[in-house]
Amino acid sequence: MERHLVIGASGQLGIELIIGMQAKYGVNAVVSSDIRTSEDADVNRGEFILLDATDQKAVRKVLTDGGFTHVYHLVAMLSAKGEDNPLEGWELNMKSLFNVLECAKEGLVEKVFWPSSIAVFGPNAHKQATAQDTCCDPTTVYGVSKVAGELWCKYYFEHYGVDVRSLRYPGLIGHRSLPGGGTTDYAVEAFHRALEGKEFECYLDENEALPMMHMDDAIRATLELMEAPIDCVRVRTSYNLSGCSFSPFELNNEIKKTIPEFKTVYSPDIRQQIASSWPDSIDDTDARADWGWKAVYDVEGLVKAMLDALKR
Ligand code: AKB
Repeated sequence: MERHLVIGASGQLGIELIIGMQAKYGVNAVVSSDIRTSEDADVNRGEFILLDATDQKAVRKVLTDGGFTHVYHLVAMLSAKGEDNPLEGWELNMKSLFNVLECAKEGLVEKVFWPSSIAVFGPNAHKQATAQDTCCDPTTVYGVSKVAGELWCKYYFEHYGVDVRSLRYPGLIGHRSLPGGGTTDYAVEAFHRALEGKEFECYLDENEALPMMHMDDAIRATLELMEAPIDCVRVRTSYNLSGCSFSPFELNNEIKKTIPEFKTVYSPDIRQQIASSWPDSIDDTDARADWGWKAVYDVEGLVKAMLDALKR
């Protein structure tokens, strides 16, 4: 029987992944772990283990005792927070990854999922429809840790047969929690301000387009990749994944179709520099060809879904 462990379960992605997996595999097949408990009642229906992913012994014990077949290792310090704490970001992102990969190498789990990001790309990558194999020269610690992590995942697959799979997520947009420490997070905040009837102060330039994705698409992509037959998973660094793409100005206009009085003002800060080093849009041909990926949400669908869900 499959047993799934999510490490970093109380974060923005973890909460949604657990709920998606509970619906698909049953509440008892999904266990959450983090250094703090989740505030989400649905997540808390399942078993929770207190776990510091940087503690090698603790990770080994949980994976030895738990009988898990699948581990989703989501722990990371994101781009903006990583620039304020470069060494802590590097330490957290890399150490926790090695702890999981080493356990997988010893055969304690069958499959590992580890998220990468559009942050692997830097200023020299082509901005439009950025290709899978273009140059990855990120300017953030987060991006550097993701490029290094991708290469380590490939190394563990090729040298030790560890079945580790990965996606380069765009900015993820979901209603269940507020993200923290990222550069794409402005978009989630915009929805909350709009529904509170408040003006939104955006820290990016109005025309800074970024790749984005509705959380439902992100969760479906994750589970489809994890369920794909091993021979279909040809990319062993991390797959480019495309949802939709928009700028703060375009988001503002789309929200205004439902909430005409919504207004965004722009005060770019250091996060604008990070955003300007990233792609505007992503080419995910390999994900489509290898395991049949196709996004559902365009900008219009994403905005409608977010406003409806937050209103509820
Ligand atoms: C961030 O903005 O740092 C993240 C990401 C794109 O990986 N959302």
